[in-house]
Formats: sequence, C-alpha cells, structure tokens
Amino acid sequence: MSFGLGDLLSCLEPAQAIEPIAAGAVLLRGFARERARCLVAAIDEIARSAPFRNMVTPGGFRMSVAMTNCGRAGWVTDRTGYRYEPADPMTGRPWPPMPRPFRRLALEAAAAAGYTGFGPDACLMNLYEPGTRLSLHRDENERDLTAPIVSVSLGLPAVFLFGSHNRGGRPRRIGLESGDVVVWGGPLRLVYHGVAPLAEGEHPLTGRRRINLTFRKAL
Ligand code: MD6
Ligand code: FE
Repeated sequence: MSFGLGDLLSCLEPAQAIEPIAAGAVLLRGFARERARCLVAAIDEIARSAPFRNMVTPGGFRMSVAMTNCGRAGWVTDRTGYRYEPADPMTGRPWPPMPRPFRRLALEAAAAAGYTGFGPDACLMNLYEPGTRLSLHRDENERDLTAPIVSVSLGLPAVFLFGSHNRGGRPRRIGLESGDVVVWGGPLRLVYHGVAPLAEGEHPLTGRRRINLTFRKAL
C-alpha cells in the first residue's frame, strides 16, 4: 500500500464539496452532516421553551411554515410588520440563548465560504412538514446587510428557489439535503428566494419534517 499526496491532503482537510451558486453564495454540501443529530436534539430542547408557531404576515395570512428563534434577537411577523424582537411575543420571555455549537457551526461555515469573523446574534428556525412552502421573499430586516446569512438544512430534502433581484423571473431550483449549508452575502444578500412545497417523506433524524436554521447578524 502506498500513501500518496492525495491521502495526505485528505487527512489534513476532510473532503468538502464547495459549490458556488453565484457570486457571493456557496453551497457547502454535507458541511453539518456529522453534527446533524446534535443540532436536532438542541432544536427540540429550544422548542420546549420557545415553541414552533405559525405566524401571521402583515397582509393577514398565516404562514404554513412554523417558526421559532434563539439568540439575542428573533425574527417575528404579525399584523404590524416584520421585525426582530429581543423577547418571544408568545411567552414574553427572552428567546433561548444560541447554543455554542450553533455559533461555532455558523462561524466555521461562513469562514469556509470566505466570510471571516461572522458573529450571528439571531437564529431563525423554520419547521416544514410535507406540503408547506415558503414563498419568494427577501431578507432585509437585518441592520447590517454586509454580513452574510448562513443557512443549515436538516431532515427531509427541499427544493430551494433562488430568484433574482426582482420578484418576477423564473427562479433556479437547488436541491438541499440534510447537512447541507448555504452561505450567502455580498451582491446576493437581497435576492428573492423561497422553498418549494415540501415533498412527502420520512427522514431518520426528523421524521416527516425539514428544519432549516438561518444565522443572521440582525442587530
Ligand atoms: C429555508 N431559507 O431554507 C429558507 N433566507 O428554509 C431562507 O429563507 C433563507 O436559506 C436567507 C438566507 C438563506 C436562506
Ligand atoms: Fe430567507
């Protein structure tokens, strides 16, 4: 058996597929796969004190995706608008703190994508069941739009819709699986995007669910 340069490099640096999506956005395939089980356990724990709930948009529609947050601020919507709040409107208590492994994952993924020193203060947690979807939107409620967003997919696969700077136009469809991480910022930070209706399925980690974490610097 010979031990070549390839073997040496692969033990120095674990195999990591980095797929550029467009200028400013990269897909890190499987970046969080080994940590997925721990992440799901931490999410279940957070959801015990800040339950997933279906929020209402300013237009009066109840979202099919259920949401909760952890960190110093949490994204909320109600009839008065979209915003970040330091406390959970449902309980009046501060959002649960962001677990250290969450912060570390976000920092490492951002760095792997070329954004060093990412310090998220908010983590929005989205819960999808088969048939639920997230319509095209832009994330623009964060104060510092130069910071990227790190997005972690867990459980059932989804089709991410990656649009353009205006709401019209046919979006690209990108398949995301459990453990995939997308980092995006720069010129793409204000691009329209969404998630197609989740297909029926069963995943060993989450059952009939997909959970997405998005880490943001909101304040
Ligand atoms: C989702 N993600 O994947 C929804 N937003 O469930 C988002 O809306 C999103 O993945 C901003 C940046 C990255 C994202
Ligand atoms: Fe978004």
